[in-house]
Amino acid sequence: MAVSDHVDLPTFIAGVSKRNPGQPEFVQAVTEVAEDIYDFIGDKEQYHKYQILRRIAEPDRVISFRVCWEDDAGNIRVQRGWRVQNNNSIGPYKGGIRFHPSVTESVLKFLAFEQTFKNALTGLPMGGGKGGSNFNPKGKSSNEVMRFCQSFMTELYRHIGADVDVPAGDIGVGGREIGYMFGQYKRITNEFTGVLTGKGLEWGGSLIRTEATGYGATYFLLEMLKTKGKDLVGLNAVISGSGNVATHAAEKVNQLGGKVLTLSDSEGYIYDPEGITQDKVNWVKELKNKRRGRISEYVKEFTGAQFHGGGARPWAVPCDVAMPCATQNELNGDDAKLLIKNGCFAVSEGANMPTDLKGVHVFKDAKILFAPGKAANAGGVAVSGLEMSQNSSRISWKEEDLQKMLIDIMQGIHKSCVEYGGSAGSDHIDYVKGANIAGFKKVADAMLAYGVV
Ligand code: NDP
Ligand code: 2IT
Repeated sequence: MAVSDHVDLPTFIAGVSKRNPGQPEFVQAVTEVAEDIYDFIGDKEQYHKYQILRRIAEPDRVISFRVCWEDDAGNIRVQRGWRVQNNNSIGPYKGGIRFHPSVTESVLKFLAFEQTFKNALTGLPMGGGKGGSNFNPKGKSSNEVMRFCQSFMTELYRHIGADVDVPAGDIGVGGREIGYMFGQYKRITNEFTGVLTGKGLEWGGSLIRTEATGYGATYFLLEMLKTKGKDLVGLNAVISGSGNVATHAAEKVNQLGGKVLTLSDSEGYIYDPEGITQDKVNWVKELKNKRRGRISEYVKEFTGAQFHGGGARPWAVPCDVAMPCATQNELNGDDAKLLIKNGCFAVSEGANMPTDLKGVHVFKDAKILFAPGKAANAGGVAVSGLEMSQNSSRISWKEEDLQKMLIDIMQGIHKSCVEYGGSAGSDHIDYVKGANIAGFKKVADAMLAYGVV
């Protein structure tokens, strides 16, 4: 066996494609990681011998199930639910649940694969998983969302547990949905345990979990800027999305002295040349969380702003820094070139895989500061990990302590990226490579300890 069993990168990717037909997002995520890992493991025979990369790219299990629910008009609706348990080598499976019509097995497999590396980077003991459904919460009443969540959990509960697999929120799943799912879990099992994170503060949640992803992505951006002797003061930021991650990124950019020019949703983006200040961010939070409205409504409230519809994305707006915080593949190679042409020199991904493979190569080749989601957006799952610790010991930590822990964790991830993403004779840091290798190494070494399982 050993090295003779090892195939070259194109053959490895061809094998992943063949084994996962019709799953382009999953193949894309594996390709991006494998490009870096292949260089790293070139001279490390044990990783080949034990087929570590091949094994991480094969989920431990994919659970798929039917979710039936009744809408307000009495119609029976049928959705598909999944939980992908990718790897639990360094801790219980951990990762969000996404409710969006675009959810497929491919999307959840890519997210669970990415989560495995991200969670390792946090330094906390969490494996990688992801789940969700093609259910579309938009336009549904709260009672419909509740019935759906209850039905979803009625199957999911048997596959999860505080020491087994701990889901949380993601696109379309926030505090309301976690509440409905936790309530159903508790009802079925008669147990109050830390089986979900992102819970309300009154029932086991952690302070700053809601803010952590957007704040963390901005802290990571700041760490990158510091390597160039800069900070965020006076910089123009273009942000996509208008949900949990985008609004909290915008909030932290404002706090650190930057100016936020854009936000978006699936219908288009708003551009506010005067800046999306904190009171405007608060208005967007209220719009999205309470009224469940659309970002286009912003221009009726703040008349100096423009709305660009037709699903337009904000990358043509000139900026210093960009934070894609909506969804996967929302920034392509041409967008990346345009951003750089217009003067953008730092990109911090709040979303998971928002930049497609061509875009990643454009950023890497241009050697700008570019933080991949698995490093930059790890603050959310990190505070989820802290929520698990608080639940296990039945205590609640203070906000200032948690804020400090979040900053420490983001700085620690930055340090790992510098350690593995630097190259001799250059001060450029390849954060994609650094994050991939640092995350891989931790999981891989645990897998080696277990032998062939
Ligand atoms: P939300 O549901 O709160 O917000 C999602 C935002 O992205 C909305 O503005 C939504 O617009 C937009 N969006 C979603 N799908 C699409 C699409 N297909 N095309 C264009 N816009 C879209 O989700 P989050 O803010 O929690 O998540 C955003 C990203 O951050 C995701 O990639 C998620 O995986 C990632 N992430 C989230 C973490 C968390 O803690 N919540 C942690 C780490 C990463 P619309 O309302 O029109 O759908
Ligand atoms: O992509 C992510 O890291 C999340 N959606 C958060 C996962 C979590 O378990 O908090």
